[in-house]
Amino acid sequence: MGAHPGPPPGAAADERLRVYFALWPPAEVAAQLGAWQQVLHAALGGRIMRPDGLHVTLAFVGDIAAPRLPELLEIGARAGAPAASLCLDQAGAWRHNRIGWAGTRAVPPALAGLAAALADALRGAGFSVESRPWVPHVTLLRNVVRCAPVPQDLAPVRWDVSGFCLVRSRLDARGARYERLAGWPRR
Ligand code: 2AM
Repeated sequence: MGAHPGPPPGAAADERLRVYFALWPPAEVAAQLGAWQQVLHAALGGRIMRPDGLHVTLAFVGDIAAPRLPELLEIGARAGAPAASLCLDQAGAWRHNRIGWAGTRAVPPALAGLAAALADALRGAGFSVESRPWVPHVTLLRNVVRCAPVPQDLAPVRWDVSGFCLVRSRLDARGARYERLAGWPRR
């Protein structure tokens, strides 16, 4: 997908957008993670994330001015999507942000490379990015009420990654709503 000039349709030039690059699962992966959500929710409580909003963040960009969007489209296009398969095979809860998550014991090097390439390109273009190491995870629950151990006999979920995307997050009274702005299919 090539860059296009100016802010996205419907965004004023002075508008700010909260955006991030992400892996978006196919429907069957989201459905399997729906089963994980039920198991984790029974153990941890909290709020179950909408199935159509489940994702792995590759690089969180944060608030940008709408006219900078073409730079992000260029960065996504340059990075390109590698072929990769992600096996979600562990789950847990983090105390610091009270999320229940799905993750992997084996981070595919191609995806770690993509996350690093995006972070480098973002930094190079003057965007502020996380300096912490990338820990791929899908947030399944928010505001968990317990950080108890979760059952570890969940059926592993295999996710053949078909590309990545740039997502806008809009906050409203019911939480975040995600809108995909652009996508880059696997090479
Ligand atoms: P989380 O699910 O672990 O909270 C949209 O908010 C996505 O960007 C979520 O996946 C969220 O991760 C991630 N995110 C939000 N704020 C972030 C930040 N400051 N640094 C890194 N990732 C962030």
